[in-house]
Amino acid sequence: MSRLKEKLAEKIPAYRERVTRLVKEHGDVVIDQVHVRQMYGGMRGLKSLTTDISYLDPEEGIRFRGYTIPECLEKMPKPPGSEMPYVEGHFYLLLTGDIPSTDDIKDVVDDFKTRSAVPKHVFDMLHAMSKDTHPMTMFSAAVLALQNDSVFVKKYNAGLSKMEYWDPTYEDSMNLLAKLPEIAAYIYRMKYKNNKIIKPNPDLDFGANFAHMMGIDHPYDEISRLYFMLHSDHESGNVSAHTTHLVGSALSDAYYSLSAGLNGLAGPLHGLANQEVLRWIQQVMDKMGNTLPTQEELKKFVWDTLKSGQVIPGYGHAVLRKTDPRYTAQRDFSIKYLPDDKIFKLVSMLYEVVPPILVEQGKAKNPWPNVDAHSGVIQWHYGITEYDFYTVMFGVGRAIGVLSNIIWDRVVGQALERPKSLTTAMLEERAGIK
Ligand code: CMX
Repeated sequence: MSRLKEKLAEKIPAYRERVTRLVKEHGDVVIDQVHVRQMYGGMRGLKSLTTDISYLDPEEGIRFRGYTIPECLEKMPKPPGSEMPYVEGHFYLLLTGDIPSTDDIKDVVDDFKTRSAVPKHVFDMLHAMSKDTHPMTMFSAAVLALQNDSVFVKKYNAGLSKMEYWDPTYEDSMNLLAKLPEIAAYIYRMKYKNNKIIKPNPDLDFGANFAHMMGIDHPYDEISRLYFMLHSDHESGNVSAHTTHLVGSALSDAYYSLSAGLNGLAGPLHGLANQEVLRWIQQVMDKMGNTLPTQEELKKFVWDTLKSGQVIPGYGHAVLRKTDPRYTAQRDFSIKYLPDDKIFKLVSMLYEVVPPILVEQGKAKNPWPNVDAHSGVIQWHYGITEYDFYTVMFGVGRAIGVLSNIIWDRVVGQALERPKSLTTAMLEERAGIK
């Protein structure tokens, strides 16, 4: 058994005991109330889910297993000579709650390598898809195409105790994660680089191997590690995490669950916002003849976007009420590595211009930028100008968090999700409307 799986198995009995006791002895404790507005308003703020992988504080931002982003960047082991921690180590942290040693990480790196071979039929399917298929559709379909290999399905069909569900879910999740960098890079090279595929390098870690297969030199390996880590998890109520959990609650395996979550990530109000930001920025640059606008010109552009009924992509958040620390981490990287990049300068100008305008407009509860406002600029700088691809990289990162979550869902036997619906007439009656 790998060190990671051993560690996980070690932690399971005590965690099960905690949850069983909580539900059995305190199951009637009231945590929240549901308001009519929440039933039509995306259940915003309703405390009705649980996860121990990450917690999102509205003011502070995300903590992964209790650690802030700066703490993760400081404490987590890094590949020799690197600034950014191993993606494999971040997965270890999310799954176990412990900061791994370098040996723990090496074990995960080696384990992923034994699982990373992508079956040929997946590539054949990608080639058979229409040339104008969005890369997110390709990515989600590729995940689904791997489903025939699900260990969970085989074990379940053979007869599996509920207590053991986590084990094949872990195996499926590991098998899937190990393949995602190659699948993502393959889609990119096939679609945008005349099908000039670069084979994986078995000597490299998750982030560096992705950079290698994308065909982009250092420091893109650093940004890959940072990017996958930042996008991994944002507690469990966001669309991609919740969808993965919801579909998984029907005992659909990790492949079905992740593919469903990725389809949610592909929405413009969620992960696709990172491509929308770059598309929008390009519109500004085109309008300005590829020169930087003045503050006044930019303000006008922002107001024009709002007046046409569109949102400012990359700004606002359902939970956060401050600048997203995932934005700040990417901004810090940009200040160091690409301070003179024209698009970075424009993104920085937007940081000054957009929040006061959103405040003046008075609609958005959070006028500050989220992760997607900054993701594209770094990718663009390193040559990935095909912004349709950005959400695929978000998806590779998000898989790390949502798969960790469904493994723990299985540990405590999280039930089939099935909230109750009421009709509008019932709500009117309850509200006393005659
Ligand atoms: N630009 C313009 N209007 C905005 C806005 C923005 N960036 N953010 C919110 N608003 C508007 C909403 O559309 C809503 O308007 P209506 O009352 O007319 O419907 C109003 O402000 C109140 O919305 P809210 O409570 O502040 O925000 P929500 O929780 O409903 O939505 C989000 C959150 C992210 C969907 C929204 O802020 C938005 O659309 N942002 C732009 C898209 C984006 O960046 N998405 C990425 C989020 C991060 C991620 O998941 O990847």
